[in-house]
Amino acid sequence: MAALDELREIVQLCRRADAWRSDTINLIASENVLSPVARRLLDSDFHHRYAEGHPGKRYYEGTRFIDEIEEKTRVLVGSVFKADRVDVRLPSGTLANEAAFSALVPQGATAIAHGLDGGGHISHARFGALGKRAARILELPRLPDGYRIDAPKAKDMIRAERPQIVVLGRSLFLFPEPVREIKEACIDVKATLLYDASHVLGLVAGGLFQDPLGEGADLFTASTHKTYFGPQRGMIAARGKDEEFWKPIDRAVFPGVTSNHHLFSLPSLHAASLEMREFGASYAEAIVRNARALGAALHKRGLHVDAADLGYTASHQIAVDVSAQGGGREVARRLAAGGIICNMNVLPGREGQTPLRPAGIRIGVQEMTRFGMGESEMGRIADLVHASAVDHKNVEEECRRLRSEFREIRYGYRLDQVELVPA
Ligand code: DSN
Repeated sequence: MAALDELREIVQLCRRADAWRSDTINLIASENVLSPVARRLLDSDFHHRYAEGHPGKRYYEGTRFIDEIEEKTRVLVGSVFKADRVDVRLPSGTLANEAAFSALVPQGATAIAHGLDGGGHISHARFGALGKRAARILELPRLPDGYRIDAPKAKDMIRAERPQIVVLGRSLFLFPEPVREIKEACIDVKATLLYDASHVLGLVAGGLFQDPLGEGADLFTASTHKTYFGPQRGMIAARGKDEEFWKPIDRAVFPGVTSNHHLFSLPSLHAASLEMREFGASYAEAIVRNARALGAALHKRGLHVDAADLGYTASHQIAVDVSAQGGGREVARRLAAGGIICNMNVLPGREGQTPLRPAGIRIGVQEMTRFGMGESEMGRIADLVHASAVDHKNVEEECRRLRSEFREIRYGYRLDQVELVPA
């Protein structure tokens, strides 16, 4: 194929992806959409540039404008999380973990974290970033509901095993972690308490779910694009820590895991953080209300939603056991064919499931909430999920119709507010 024809094909694929996504109901719990302003800001000369180190102390010349933006973003993010130590140079959440673990976890250490069965992220696992440093990774004990940490047992475990680090926060993340209680045991054995806030960062920014730094976590790591409004980046933050604690983290970010840090998306992160400051509280409340409403609506239609007796969730996610409908893999594919996008997921404590043949699906409502959907739309989504997952109906047309009513972002800035034109 001639180069230009191939290029036209790629352009078409991008257009089709844009059009298709604007017709679908996206329920992937780790994704979100940018506001028009945050999206437009991704396109600038910063795409072409380098800036290593810190503003004002760069190796390269030509960085004065990004220096100003980076410093303002660091300060803004600090104010959103009441954090006085902030690094916004991470290109992703996994790299934030990579940097934090390399600074805080000695080679051969013992770590305690959530296993994959408990909803832990792969970067907290033996074969991920944590496993590169820790020789032993023990799993946090959970209550019979499978989701909440058994805090007394976890404290006993920490005191007995004397880990160098305890990692809280997860990818299947329904309820707050008992940070205060875990911290007591961490103090006794001088373990660092790290909280991976990736999934719930926007809820924390909006003053909901929990305040990991206020409750005692030594630091949090996060990606910036799940419940937070940002482009795909990462961050690390701490409160009240001295230079001795922070310096190794700073060195681990640069030159440890980054050289240049993808400058082009930093202005977008700044816009997203302003949006969080302005809309975060009402957005977070709407998310949790919607997630609970969707849990209840699916439960009412006969689907097995986990944690029903706990109100289904306190976050943006719900977990649905679809073993009776053919398992997570089959159901996620069936839903996607009808325009409802979510992912298959291992659920706690299910016998016989494997990561590739899991019992459940994980659903997140943060993106549809950002488009302004509310509790009544959660009922309509539950009808579509039921029709597709249980009755094997093709729901593509109804899905498109519902989505067409919610195309504008409700929580975020418009281009005309800052006199920007589309790229
Ligand atoms: N794997 C992502 C998630 O979906 O939770 C996080 O990196």
